Amino acid sequence: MRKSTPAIAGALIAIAFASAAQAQSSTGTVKKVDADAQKITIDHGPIKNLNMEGMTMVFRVADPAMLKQVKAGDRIRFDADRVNGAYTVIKMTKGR
Ligand SMILES: [Cu+2]
Repeated sequence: MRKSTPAIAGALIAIAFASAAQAQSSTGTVKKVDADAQKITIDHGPIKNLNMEGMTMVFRVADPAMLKQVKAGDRIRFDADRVNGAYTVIKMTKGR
């Protein structure tokens, strides 16, 4: 039995929320929306909190409903972070 596991999971969740709160708004252009896989491909500018330069890459989304608001070609602002090791869009709004 590993009784400490829930406590560790709780601590990791707290860290995830703390870093999400520091996320900077990034900009990008939607390249592809995959609603079935709950993924979105974004040609994005620099993402400070992830130490990323501009590139095109696939993100997961925190809420599948976000994918219904956008389509390929849309300009977006978004916050991204690592959630359980996967790059995830936390917040997204249409427009520059
Ligand atoms: Cu990237």
